[in-house]
Amino acid sequence: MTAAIDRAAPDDALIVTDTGHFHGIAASFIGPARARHFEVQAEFGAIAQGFGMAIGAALAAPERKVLFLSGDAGLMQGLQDLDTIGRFTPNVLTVVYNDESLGAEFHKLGAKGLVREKADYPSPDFAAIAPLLGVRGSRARSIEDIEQQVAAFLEGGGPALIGARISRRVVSRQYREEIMPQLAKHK
Ligand SMILES: Cc1ncc(C[n+]2csc(CCOP(=O)(O)OP(=O)(O)O)c2C)c(N)n1
Ligand SMILES: [Mg+2]
Repeated sequence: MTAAIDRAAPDDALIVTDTGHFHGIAASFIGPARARHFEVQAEFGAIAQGFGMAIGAALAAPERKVLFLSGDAGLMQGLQDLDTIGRFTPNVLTVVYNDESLGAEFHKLGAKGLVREKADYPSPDFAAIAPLLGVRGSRARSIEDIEQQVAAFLEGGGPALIGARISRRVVSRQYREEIMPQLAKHK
């Protein structure tokens, strides 16, 4: 999915990810040519902080497209910022990596041998919420959907949001090789 977004994005697109399990996957599949135009919100690490970074980037460079990649919990944490996007930043496309979970916690609980399903929750239909806040919404269930919907944003303008369902079974390399083995030592 991230590779499809990367392929579809214009060369000068600004790409911002929020933090969460998903950002390890997102960061792995954004091509190296974008190094100067790609921000991972991980230093401070508060979920939903990426909204402010995406909005700031969009206002600073209104002639460029901003692709904001978020988890579903981060999206809920910063939902009021989607209203700001709806009002002020037509150049922002928000893509929600929706695993219906606080995925970072899901995978960490699992590594510790605890009940990882405690981190799950039935997240709302983001594509249905977005239009209430002035943001065009669509649902993606395949790579083809992603390609079409990113293209529609680039052609038709925005702001827009893609609610993409992803599987909890796909674990990022960062979690598989670093974070989960470390936690497993303290079971
Ligand atoms: C304000 C804040 N609260 C809690 C956390 C701990 N935390 C880090 S990632 C994460 C889950 C984020 O879930 P989501 O946005 O759905 O992304 P996912 O991990 O599922 O990919 C949480 C709760 C945090 N970093 N910041
Ligand atoms: Mg999630």
